[in-house]
Amino acid sequence: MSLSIDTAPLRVTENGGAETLHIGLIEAALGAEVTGLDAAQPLEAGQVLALKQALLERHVLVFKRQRLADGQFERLASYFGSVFRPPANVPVLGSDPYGGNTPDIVLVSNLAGGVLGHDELAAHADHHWTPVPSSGSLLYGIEVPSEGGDTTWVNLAAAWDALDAGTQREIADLKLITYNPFLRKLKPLTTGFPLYRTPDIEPLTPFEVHPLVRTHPDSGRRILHLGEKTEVEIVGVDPQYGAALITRLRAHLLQPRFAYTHRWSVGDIVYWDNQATLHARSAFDNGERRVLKRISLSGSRPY
Ligand SMILES: O=C(O)CCC(=O)C(=O)O
Ligand SMILES: [Fe+2]
Repeated sequence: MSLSIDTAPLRVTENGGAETLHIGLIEAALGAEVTGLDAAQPLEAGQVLALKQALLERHVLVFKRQRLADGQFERLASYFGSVFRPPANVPVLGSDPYGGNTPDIVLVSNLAGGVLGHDELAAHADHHWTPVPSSGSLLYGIEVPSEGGDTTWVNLAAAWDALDAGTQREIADLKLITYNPFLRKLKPLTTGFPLYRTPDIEPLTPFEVHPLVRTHPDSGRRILHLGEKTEVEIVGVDPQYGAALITRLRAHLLQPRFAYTHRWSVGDIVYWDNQATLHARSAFDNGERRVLKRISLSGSRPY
């Protein structure tokens, strides 16, 4: 099935013609808006295929005006894959500090029982540092602050495409270790969170080696797979060269021309591709309430 998200929106009739699925382009480097779909209900084949195609093209889908119980949210996610589960010795967001016991639905909130608080979050791909990272995540907005707490996604395929040919050649075959920030929290350094591991810093374990430039498993596009502030190391290169290259690539991918910033409304569900994007969040006033629920989907080993 093909889908073009431009002037002619895709239309799928459901509920005896009562509602029409519409997927509209968001005017930014990535993103599409989904309306006319009740995601609390079981989906039809045509709807799922249209959403998957739109995700492949636009990397981020924003479902508007949703109201889902937890079981319905889990069913929606399950059309796109199974829930991400980390290895027992790899702590991730929402797991107990040493790994394991990760809930299927993670409460992202500044209220008691939630994770990630109210501070700014640097741009990252969920579970990037695990052996088999997540294919995508869904975040459902239940309570949102009057200002701040916006989430920005970065199009890493566009960031790769925009690199000059010399840089593309230079980095195409490099291997990257992205160290687990949840492990770093358990082993803090007096110097804070490093942006690049140098030989004087003992490596965190376990770690995984992945390509710096990965291939999207569904589109075949090349992706500059690097987070904004995660502790990284390019394997087998001089540390000074590696650190300078990473700084340069980070400055490149953080350009606003690769980004879409989402201002949350209650009832938004955003489903994004962790294999093609980073996401960051702006800070918000801790006196306000922000409550979202997140499901991450399992993925495949990057290549
Ligand atoms: O709070 C947000 O907007 C994003 C949080 C986040 O990084 C996540 O849920 O994976
Ligand atoms: Fe995240």
